[in-house]
Amino acid sequence: MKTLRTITHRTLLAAGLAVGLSVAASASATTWRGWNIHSPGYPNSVALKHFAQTITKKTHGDIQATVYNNAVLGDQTDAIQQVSNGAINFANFNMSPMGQYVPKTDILSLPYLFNSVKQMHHVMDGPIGDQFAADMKKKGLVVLSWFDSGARSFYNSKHPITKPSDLKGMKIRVQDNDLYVDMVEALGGNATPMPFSDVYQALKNGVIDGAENNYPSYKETNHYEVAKYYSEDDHLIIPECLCISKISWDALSAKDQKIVRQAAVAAAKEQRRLWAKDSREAKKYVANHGAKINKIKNLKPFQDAMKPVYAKFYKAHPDQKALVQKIRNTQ
Ligand code: BDP
Repeated sequence: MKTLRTITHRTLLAAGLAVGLSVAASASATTWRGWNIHSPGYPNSVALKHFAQTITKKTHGDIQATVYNNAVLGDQTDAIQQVSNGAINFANFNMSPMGQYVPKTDILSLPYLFNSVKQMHHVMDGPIGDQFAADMKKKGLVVLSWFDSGARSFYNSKHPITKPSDLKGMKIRVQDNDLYVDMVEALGGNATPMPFSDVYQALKNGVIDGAENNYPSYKETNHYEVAKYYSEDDHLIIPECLCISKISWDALSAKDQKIVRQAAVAAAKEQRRLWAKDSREAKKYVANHGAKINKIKNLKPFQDAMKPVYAKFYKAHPDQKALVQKIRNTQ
């Protein structure tokens, strides 16, 4: 497990590197640090790297932007706060932990909200996505573009899942959002929220029986080695954002804001293209390396099991019912 000492050490190391960079840059240059949870080569990492390089190039070095991979600047929940308070300048976040920080975005973590990735993009690229961005701006995060993150499914070390009762009693790691605890419990499992980087060891040591993610992350983390049953139930299609701290954004000239926004739009285009390719390849790769994949044909029992999750959510946020409907009506 990643200890606090490791995090602190890595954080200090990364901060030290950033200081070194700013010294190397011209005296008037601004140094930007970007947070990324993934390793180099992952679709998001490639797109983020190009985003940073474009900014540095197009501002003629006035902004020296660097991406720090593998969450060396802190775990995701932490990093959201750091971008909000300007300690980190930009980041690619999954919208799952965002719900705790910007409650109006929590709706995106409802299981089976979207019926396809395509539909999710239509929603996020339109006025509904703009509204989420406006809510996030109030919390200090300026959304520049939306990334893809495919669909998430359960995987575990015990057996294939074909019906909800197969999850009974299983300890499943989830991301940091209470809705996922409700989701796993509604299926009869026990949810364990923990940071992404701790999951491999926890699976290996049997602290947890399973987790849930998309194919590129299942492959990237080597989870397929220790939890080989991947059952496609596609319970969550969740977008990701490329955002910048409002503090950094407000400090830019109109000209530089345009450069940064254009670079972010290009990054999202590239990320989505790489994502589609990498998802297919990752699925093939894990299947060739021992993963046992099954597609769940009848999703209805899983969707029906989510009724209490929705009921609890509507009770807490009665105003969100109309938005769920609006999202579902967007094709
Ligand atoms: C990946 C997301 C990443 C999350 C991770 C997780 O890209 O942002 O932190 O899942 O499960 O797919 O924690």
